[in-house]
Amino acid sequence: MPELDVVIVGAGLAGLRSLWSLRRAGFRVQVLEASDEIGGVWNHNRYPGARCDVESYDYSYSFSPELEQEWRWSERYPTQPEILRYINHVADRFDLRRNVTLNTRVSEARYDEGTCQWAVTAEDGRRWTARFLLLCLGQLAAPKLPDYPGQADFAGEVITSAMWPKRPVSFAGKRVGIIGTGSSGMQMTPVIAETAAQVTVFQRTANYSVPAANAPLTDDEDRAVKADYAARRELTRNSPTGLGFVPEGKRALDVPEAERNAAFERNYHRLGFGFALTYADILLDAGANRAASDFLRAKIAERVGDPALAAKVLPTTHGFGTRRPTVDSGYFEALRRPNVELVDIRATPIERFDAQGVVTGGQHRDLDMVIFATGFDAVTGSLLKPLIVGRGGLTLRQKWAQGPVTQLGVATAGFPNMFMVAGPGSPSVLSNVMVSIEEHAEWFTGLFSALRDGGIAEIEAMPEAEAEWTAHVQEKAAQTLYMTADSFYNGGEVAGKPRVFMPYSGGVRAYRRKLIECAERGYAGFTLVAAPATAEVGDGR
Ligand code: N01
Repeated sequence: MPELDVVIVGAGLAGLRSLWSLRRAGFRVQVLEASDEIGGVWNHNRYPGARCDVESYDYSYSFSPELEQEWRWSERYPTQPEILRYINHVADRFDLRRNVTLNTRVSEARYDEGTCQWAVTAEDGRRWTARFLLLCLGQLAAPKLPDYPGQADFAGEVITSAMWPKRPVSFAGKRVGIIGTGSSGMQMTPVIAETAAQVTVFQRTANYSVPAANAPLTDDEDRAVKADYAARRELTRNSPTGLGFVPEGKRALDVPEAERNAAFERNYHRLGFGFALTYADILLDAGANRAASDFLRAKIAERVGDPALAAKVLPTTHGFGTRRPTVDSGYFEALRRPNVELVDIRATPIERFDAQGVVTGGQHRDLDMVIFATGFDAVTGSLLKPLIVGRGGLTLRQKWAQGPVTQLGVATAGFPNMFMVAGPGSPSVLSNVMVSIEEHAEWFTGLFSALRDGGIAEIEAMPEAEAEWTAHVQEKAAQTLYMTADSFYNGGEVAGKPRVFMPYSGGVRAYRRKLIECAERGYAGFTLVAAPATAEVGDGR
């Protein structure tokens, strides 16, 4: 019998939530975490201005009504320090730390077909065995860094947004270069510009952004949410992306222009990310998308004021939402500051770095600090970092060489007893990931309990079922505009990565129905093998 029932890799929001429900169901669980702290991406992304663009009340666990009542969020959109405090509070409140081993980077996981168990090895050689391997490695957790000529010669400070140091970082009097204008770059720019001598923002692709409309949460608002938190949860779980916004039933272009613009205007000022759900067809129909894109371009032009600057920052390469839009707090206004300059590196590419700075379009720019806010090898990057070896020596990297293939976004054939939370083939990065995490954590708890009760030692996705699901994921994506742009949704922006749509775009509600149906049909699409006498799943209660 293995030492453990479940090894969870990663102590972020997914790993901790899974630990809570699996332990409660009586499983012997150990969470292995590479870092010296829990929190996952919220531990690593400590850059100034880091904030979630899902509302606090919805970006929080729903498993405990007591927790819901006692935690008091301070702002509509929570900052990184506040989320990290929340995660630590949850870990203490539910005594989760006793099953978390920190400073443990998993380098290899290998399936033993003889015993139907996983052997998980850390970089330093420590080893664990478990019936199930649950990967909670995050969707946006493997940072992607540029490789410009001379980059290593730069003598100033170099910081990566997703690996921000814990020590205080001062920008005072410094000339700071920020490379990347996704959520991270846009969030940090206004804050850094407040104290830096000079900020140069290097933009490769202009993107759409909606103002956060952030505000402190009043006691009245807090009371109102907590008076019926269950209703709010019900709404989020049943809204298309888990954000609580349900689009109007009408198609954007069926609505007279003035009425449509009035709806856009209303949502622009209050919904943040939910602007995308003003009409259900914004990401389905090119005309509807153009209307939303034009509206936002006009807003951006207004916010930056200067037409020359507007010409640089107005998105032209893609439609709104086809790449992840951002929710910002004062980004475009910050670009107007005298100490901020935006360099369009499509027009004048970064040619090279040297000890003093960078050269773009033949012009040398002196810098004291460079910040890479260049994004992630999304969705599959963190899953493919450790060497995962399944049946017959097949590695996950080999299996997914042409893109991820999954049964229902939870497992892949050839890797029995291995599951992943909010990974490819599930709503993942297209959803309020908290909703997706909780859905999976509960489903896996139900699954592992059923296997234990049924004396099953091995479960594996069927190749024909995963082929069907993966084709369905692609079909759903083909009904949208998502494949019209290269993005971290489809891997098109990472050199050498297969260009396939990775998350499931059918929405969290439809996805939940699929999971429920699979369970009700005795875990359809999976092969279950009964345990030999020596291989039963333990009960650690
Ligand atoms: O990363 P991104 P991010 N040279 O991939 C540019 C979540 N998140 O860390 O568009 C120069 O969006 C790249 O340019 P291009 C959220 O889901 C959430 O900002 O590829 N530039 C782009 O501008 C978010 O969407 C929150 O042409 C290079 C930028 O770097 C996701 O994480 C906060 C380059 C990367 O943008 C990722 O956000 C932060 C190169 N070689 C993050 N390579 C909130 O909850 C890339 N770029 C608010």
